[in-house]
Amino acid sequence: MKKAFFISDAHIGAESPQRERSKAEKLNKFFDIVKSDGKILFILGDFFDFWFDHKKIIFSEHFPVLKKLADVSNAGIEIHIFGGNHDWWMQQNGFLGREIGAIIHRKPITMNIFNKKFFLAHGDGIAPSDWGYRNLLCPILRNPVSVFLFGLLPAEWGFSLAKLVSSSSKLYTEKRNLRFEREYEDFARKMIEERGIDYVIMGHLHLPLEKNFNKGKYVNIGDFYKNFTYATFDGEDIKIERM
Ligand SMILES: [Mn+2]
Repeated sequence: MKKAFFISDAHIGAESPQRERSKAEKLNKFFDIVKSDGKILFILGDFFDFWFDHKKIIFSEHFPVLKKLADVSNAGIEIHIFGGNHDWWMQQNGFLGREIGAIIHRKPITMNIFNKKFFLAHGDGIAPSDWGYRNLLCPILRNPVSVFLFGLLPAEWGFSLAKLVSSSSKLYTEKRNLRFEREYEDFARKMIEERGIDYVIMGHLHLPLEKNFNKGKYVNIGDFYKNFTYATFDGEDIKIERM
């Protein structure tokens, strides 16, 4: 049976050219597996270390993976891309929606996959104690006025500025995430026990984890730049795999 695939947090563009090349090779292998065994692909956020939809410009460091994504899409595989905290600024009428044919999500969704009920999210802002991110940082960075002003910057400047912010925030987030792990499990348990969800799938923490509850399962798919993990669902079970 054709499977559903889940990948996140590749942070494409964040590392040295050498590490980016080896990541790209692993990604190519992953996409080849998706092409042969997949029916639907979920990219659960922070796949790009930064994304912004300019009207006529794409960033050159994204080109290899965009080519591959187009390839997967042309093979008839449905692609869903979630905006994470690093690449939230993607839009349905932007490049990924228009040219790749992906379905863009900028918030969590619930969705039936092979007759099971899934809750899918990047995972940023889930922990109750992460209130500063939710209530201070997000409203500023995602404000339509900030987005509009950012779009007015020359693209190369905007990109450099975003990369600067992104590299400092990634280190900060990774340290903090270790404390949040428990709160994510609590969140997942509530979704499963109180809202009848079968599978809660998130990324963001860069910590691969499978946790079974009485009636469902929480999977954190890890990341694709350090752990090189992803998840598959064949209608029976969901599991973490390693590239
Ligand atoms: Mn993230």
